[in-house]
Formats: sequence, C-alpha cells, structure tokens
Amino acid sequence: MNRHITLGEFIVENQKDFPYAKGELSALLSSIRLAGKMVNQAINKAGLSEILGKMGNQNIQGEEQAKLDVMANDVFISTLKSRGEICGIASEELDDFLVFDEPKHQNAKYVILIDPLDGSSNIDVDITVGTIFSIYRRISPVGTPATFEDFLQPGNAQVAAGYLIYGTSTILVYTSGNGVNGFTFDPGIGSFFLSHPDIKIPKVGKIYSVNEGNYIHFPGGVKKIIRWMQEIDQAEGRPFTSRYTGSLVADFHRNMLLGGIYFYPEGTTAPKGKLRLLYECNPIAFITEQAGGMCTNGTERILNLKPTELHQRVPFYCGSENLMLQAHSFLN
Ligand code: P6P
Repeated sequence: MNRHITLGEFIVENQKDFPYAKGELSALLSSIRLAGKMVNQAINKAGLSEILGKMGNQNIQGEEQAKLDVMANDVFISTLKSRGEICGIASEELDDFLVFDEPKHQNAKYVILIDPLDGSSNIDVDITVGTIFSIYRRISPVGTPATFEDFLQPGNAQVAAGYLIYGTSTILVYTSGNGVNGFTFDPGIGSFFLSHPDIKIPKVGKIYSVNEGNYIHFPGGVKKIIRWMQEIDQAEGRPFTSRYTGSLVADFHRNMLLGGIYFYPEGTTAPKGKLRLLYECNPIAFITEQAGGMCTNGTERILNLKPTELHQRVPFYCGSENLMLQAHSFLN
C-alpha cells in the first residue's frame, strides 16, 4: 500500500520532471486539481440543482451545450486565469482560443487546451464523464500575448497531459513525460491521493470500445477489425468483450487499466472521425504511449500529426499493442 502521498507532494517530489519549470507547471497542475474538485462537487449534486439539461444553444462543434459543459468551462477558465502560469487557453466550448491579457499572464510560459466535460451526452443520465487537458510551453515570446501557433503544436511537444474521471470515484491521471500516475480524490479530506502509481497498459488486451451503431458506415478495414474481435478463437480468448459508454475518458481509463482498444474511426457520417485532435486525441495519446500503449489515426502516430485547426477532428485508435497492431493489419 502506498504511503498516503497527496498529488501536491507527488508533484513537488517529481519537480525534476518539469524541465525549466520553476514550479509553474506544478502550480498549473494544482490549479487543475482545484478546478477538478469544484467540477466534481457540481456533478455530484447535479440532480439536486438546476444544473442538468441543455443550455438551448450549440457550441462550435454543432453540439448542444449541456449546462454542466458551460459550468465546467467557466470553472476551469476562471481557476486557471486566477493564477499566473498560462498565457492562454483553448477549449472545446470556445469558438476561438482565449488570450489572457494581464501582464502576469503575458509573462507566463504555458498554454493549455481542454475538453472541460467530455461525454456530456451522459451527464443527465448519471454516467461517468471526464475532463481532458493538454499543456504546452508557448512558442511565442514571453511578455507578449499568446498566438494561434502556441495552440497548434504537434502532440509530441506536450509537456504534460491528463484527465479527471468523475466516476464511482474521482481520479486525476496525468503524465509529464515520466510515466503515468493516478490520484483518487478523498472527499472526506478534500485531497487527491496517489492510488495508481506508474500505470502500464497491458500489452495484451481483450476489450474493444467502438460505437457499433455506426458499423454500416465504417470502411471495410474497420469492419474487418470488429468482425475479427467477434470471431471464436479460444487460444486468443476471442470473441473479445465489447464495452462502450459514450465517454472517451471512461472507456479509455478502463482499457488502460485492464487492456483493450478504443477506436472512433472515420465513416460516412464522420468523414474525419469525431474526436478532436488538440484536446482529446493528443492528451490521451501522450498518456497511452507513456503507459506503454499505441495511439494512431489508423496509419500515423497521433503525436506526430501537425494540427491545422483548433477543433479539427481525426480518426482515433488507441490501446494495447496487440490489438493496435492487429487493427493496423486490417486497416493497411
Ligand atoms: P458517439 C463524447 O461526446 C465523445 O467526444 C467521447 O467522449 C465519446 O467516446 C464519443 O464522443 C461518443 O460519440 O458518436 O459514439 O456518441
């Protein structure tokens, strides 16, 4: 049993992970921790307040915004803005990136990209949702306003990435390039404690996560992957188990711990897939690779893709090595 190490103690003890950082990245992660506690509290009592339901408008994705989507977005922006570690933020819920204009922000070294509440379609039916974040060192000069280029960096330039999963317990999982660690929130104490040290995704997975309702729209190679998972092969333990919640964070977290593959392919209804490269695919890809798994768009490493738009979508495959290699054999 791990001695009770809090997230704060862990960050300080692993300060060396953050190159050049004089504590800024540590402070940035503690802002995310605070915002996560606030969102967690709002979600846990959502049924008792007026926070459920839709706003009655759409975000740039053309998706109906849930009230909790907007709440989570506001909480993360205000918490991150109140400190001085970032010069700007890009969010699934904002059409354009947001530049923080106070001098303390313009002297900050980092930008953050965030999906404040992933899986919103599940919120009103009490199924697990999450927050996903991705952190970069800015490339524009310190002392100036953040620029578009700061947000369009390839995923292999991330300095840290992670997610909060608001499930049966609330867990913060992150990497800063030296492995993946998970911290479970103890609401009685109000702290996150190290509960999943050095997470490694099993090399052999037997769970697959895809929306099979889109099967008819998938390209032939994707159909072959799904049919292969469903064939009988006792030696390999097939047919594998299908698990799909409609929340990337929930499906990914389970597959990372137990072994498996999550994929959201291109299809006639989603020619480039559905997931957003900058604040869903890149952070999950960074975590996946740090945990010993693979993450691609079906042909290329997600982390190598050069972004061109803030909300661009890409086909997405991630998980255990055996399943990813098998999937690639059918796709290519
Ligand atoms: P579908 C949630 O909106 C999300 O971005 C992911 O969290 C989730 O895996 C996926 O979309 C679900 O999409 O089309 O299967 O409902």
